[in-house]
Order: sequence, then C-alpha cells, then structure tokens
Amino acid sequence: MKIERTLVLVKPDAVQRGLVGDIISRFEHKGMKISALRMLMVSSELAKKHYGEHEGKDFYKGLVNFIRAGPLVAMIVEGDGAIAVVRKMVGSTNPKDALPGTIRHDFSIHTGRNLIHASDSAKSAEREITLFFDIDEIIEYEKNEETWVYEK
Ligand code: D4T
Repeated sequence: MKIERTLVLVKPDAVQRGLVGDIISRFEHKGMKISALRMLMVSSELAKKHYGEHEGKDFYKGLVNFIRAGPLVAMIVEGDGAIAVVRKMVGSTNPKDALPGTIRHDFSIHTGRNLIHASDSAKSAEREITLFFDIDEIIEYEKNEETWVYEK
C-alpha cells in the first residue's frame, strides 16, 4: 500500500453548476480521505504558476482566465495510489473522450470547461499542493471507516 496525496481543483464551472458536492462525494465514496479543503479566488500570479507548463500554447490565455472566472474549490485527496486513482476517476482532458463513469464524462462536454484538475504525477502533486496550501492547513487524522476500506 502506498498512501499518496494529490491536489484536486474543482474549477469555477463546477462551482457555478452546483457540482461541488457530487465531485467531493465521488472521492469520499471511493474511500479516500480529504486532508485539506478551501474555496478561493485564484490570483493571476497563482494561475500563471499553476499553468506555467502551458505558457505559449494557444489555449493558455483562455485557461488562465477561466481558472480565475469565479471561485474554485481546492482540496488534497489522500489514499492508496491516490495520484493515479484520482486521474482515472477524473477522465480524459477532452470530456468527449472520457470514459463513462468518470467525472468529466458524466458531467461535461467541452475541454475548456472540463470541471476539474488533478495532479498527474508525484512531482506535480508535491508542487501543486505547495502552491495551494500551507503545511499547517493539511490535517492529519484517522477515519474510523479505514479498516472497512483497506485490508492492512
Ligand atoms: P488539468 O491540468 O486541468 O487537470 O488537465 P489535464 O492534465 O487533463 O490536461 P492538460 O494539462 O493537458 O491541460 C490543462 C488544461 O488546459 C485545458 N485545455 C487543454 C484546453 O483548454 N484546450 C486544450 O487544447 C488542451 C489540451 C484543459 C485542461
């Protein structure tokens, strides 16, 4: 078992469409733990840092504007192999390619409005968690259900 933490952003489109609860529920129902959670308006500086790898691409400006178009919900999701598991639950970048049962498939249709971000590697997770959370905002706690989620 390898417990990992990953950064999830419930993007402004999901907040406006009232999907925050449904999205959080999926991770809770999977048996994962939320170890940090907050709603925020992303600054221009934070948006540019978060999407730095896409600078210069034709969709970059739209992406940075979109992530700042309204409040988003940032959270750290924790669990066994969480980085890959959460990416799988999120689905392909283009919702038209995302498999049924994934968040992007089930709730969205357009790449520029694909509801959610999740870290794509251990390195990205570490970088992105530090961008969105201070260390003292990450809460370590036991969940009573864990013996019913994991065979230790
Ligand atoms: P994020 O980073 O939001 O979890 O998305 P992905 O990891 O699935 O995809 P990505 O980094 O390649 O793209 C980041 C972000 O840019 C938007 N986008 C992407 C877009 O608007 N047009 C495009 O052509 C692409 C490739 C969607 C997600």
